[in-house]
Amino acid sequence: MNGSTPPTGAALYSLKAKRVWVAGHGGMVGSALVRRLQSENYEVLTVARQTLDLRDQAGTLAWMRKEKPQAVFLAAAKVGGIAANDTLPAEFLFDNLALETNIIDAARQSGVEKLLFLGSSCIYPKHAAQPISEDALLTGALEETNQWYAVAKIAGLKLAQAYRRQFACDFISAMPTNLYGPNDNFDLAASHVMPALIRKAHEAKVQGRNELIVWGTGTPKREFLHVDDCADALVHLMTHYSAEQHVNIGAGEDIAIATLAELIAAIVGFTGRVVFDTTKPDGTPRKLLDSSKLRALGWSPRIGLRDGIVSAYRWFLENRAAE
Ligand code: GFB
Repeated sequence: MNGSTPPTGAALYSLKAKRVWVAGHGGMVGSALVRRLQSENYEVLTVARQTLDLRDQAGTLAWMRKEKPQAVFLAAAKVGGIAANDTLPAEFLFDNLALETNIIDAARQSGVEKLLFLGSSCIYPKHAAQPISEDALLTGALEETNQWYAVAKIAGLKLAQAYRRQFACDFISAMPTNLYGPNDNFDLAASHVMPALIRKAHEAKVQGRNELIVWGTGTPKREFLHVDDCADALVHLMTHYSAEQHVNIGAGEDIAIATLAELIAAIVGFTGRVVFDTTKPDGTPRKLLDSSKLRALGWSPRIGLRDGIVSAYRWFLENRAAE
C-alpha cells in the first residue's frame, strides 16, 4: 500500500455498485460531493447529525458496522473562517480530532475498501515558499489564528498514512485550497471571506450604504476554488490515486483580498467604497497551492473565479438573501 500511484489517467478504483458514504453531507463540500456522485447514479449513504454524532466513537463504529460503506469521503469537519478559528480553539481541535479518529478507525474495523480524508491548505507553515508543494508539510511554524484546526487536520492525514502503513488500508488524503459555492456559511461571525463579502456587498447595496467593510489590510492573497470543482477532484482522486502522500487541490492562481472585494462589489452591483478594518487579523499572508501533482493525475479545474462568484451570488440570492 505504500507504493506510488500509476501514471496519469489510469483508474484504480471504481465506485460503481459501491456503497459510498459522504460523511458531512450537510456541509458545503459534502453536499457538492453528493450532487457529483448522484449525477453518476452512485449509491450514496448519508446520516443525519441528529441520528449520529460523529464525535461518539462507539456510535460511529456501530453505524458503520451496520451500514457497511465500502468507500468513504471524510468531509465532516468543524469549519469556519478566521474569526471562528481564532475564538473557538477547543472546538476546532477536539471536534475535528474526535470525528476523524472515530471514522478512520471504524473504517478499518468495518472493512471499508477506500477512504479519502479531507484536510485544508492551512496545514502548511505560515511562511511556506509559494506555491506550496505537498513536501512543505511540517517544515515551519503554523499560522496562529488557525493552528488548532491545522493540527487536527495534520493529525488526520498522518492517521490515514499510519493506517495505510500498519494495516494496509487504502486510505488517502486531499488538501483543498479555500473553497466557496452553494451551501456556504453566510453567518458573518463564522464564515470565510468569500461568503462574507458577497453578503456584506449585497446588504450594503440594498440598504443604500456606501461602505463595504473588509477585515484586515486587504493585502493577504488567497486562492479560491469552486466547491463543484473540488468535488470533481475528490472523486478523481478516489478513483485514480492510491499512495501515502496527501494531494493538494487548487485552482492555480491567487488574488489579493482587496482585489477580491472589488470583484465581488462589481458582480453584486455595489458602487460605494471599500474600507479596511485593520483591527481584524490578516492571517497567513499567502497560501497558493502547488497542484502539479493533481494535474499530473489528469485533473484540472473548470470554473473560473468570475463565473464562480456570479453563480455563488445567484445561489445566495435564491437561498439566503431573504433570511
Ligand atoms: O476566509 P478567511 O476567513 O480564512 O479569511 P483564512 C481570508 C482573508 O480574508 C483574511 C480577510 O485575511 C481575512 O482577514 N477578510 C476580509 C475576511 N474581510 C473578511 C470578512 O468579512 N470575513 C472573513 N472571514 N475574512 C481560514 C482558516 O483561513 O481558511 C481555516 O482559518 C481554513 O482554518 C480556511 O483553513 C480555508 O484563509 O485566513
